[in-house]
Amino acid sequence: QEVHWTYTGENGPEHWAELEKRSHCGGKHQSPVNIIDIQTQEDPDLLPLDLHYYGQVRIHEVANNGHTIQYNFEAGDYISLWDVRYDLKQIHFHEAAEHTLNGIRYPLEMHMVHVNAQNEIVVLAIMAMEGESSVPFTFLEQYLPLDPGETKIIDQNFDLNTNLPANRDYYTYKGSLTTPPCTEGVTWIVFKEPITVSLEQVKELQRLMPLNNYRGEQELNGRVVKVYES
Ligand code: SG4
Ligand code: ZN
Repeated sequence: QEVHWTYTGENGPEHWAELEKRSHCGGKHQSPVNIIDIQTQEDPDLLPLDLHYYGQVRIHEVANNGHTIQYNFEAGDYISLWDVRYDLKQIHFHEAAEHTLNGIRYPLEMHMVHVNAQNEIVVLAIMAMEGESSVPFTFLEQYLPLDPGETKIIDQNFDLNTNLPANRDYYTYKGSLTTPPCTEGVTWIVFKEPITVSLEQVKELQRLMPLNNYRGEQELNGRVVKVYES
């Protein structure tokens, strides 16, 4: 993590693979991707999401790591995939969205990073579009702004359920971390339905967080995005 990668210029995304030779950034199963409905595949083996978000999880701290605003959680909430438990570690934001849906780039994408005992990663991605204001976003924004490198202790409970779309249909595919070292083998679960945040909240977040912190579209290289519809 010592390499000073950025989102623009000399150390921008086109150079990530050279910056960190041992990274996966030049790999064939990278994220994000453009998800096109007519190219997705329904898979009868996919199950409804098994979310164990209990409404009492503690956010320990929030940090501006120079690349994003990240809220770190204490252990408690998790998701279960094929009977394997993946603990929620942190949520962070991208402005604008990284994944595009049918070519549409939403103003914000929230990533909920989960890790199992083997350090395998599942990221839930939630798009935010302009609309009704979001109570959880108001809560999260109260701890901003932070300077790059700054961390603030929060130690408050947070109900993740309040931040999810009503409809839990999702896309899923195998990809990578969207920042160096772009590690592959990440399971992506992208909610079909965006949540809404008010125009003021979008503007406020844009004012308070690193801007344009998204990586561009990566080739699917034969991968097929699966879709679960209830
Ligand atoms: C953001 O830069 C986070 O701050 C990183 O979290 C995260 O790396 C990175 O994005 C990549 O994650 O969901 N966008 S992503 O693919 O979670 C990891 C850190 O703790 C390993 C550095
Ligand atoms: Zn992310």
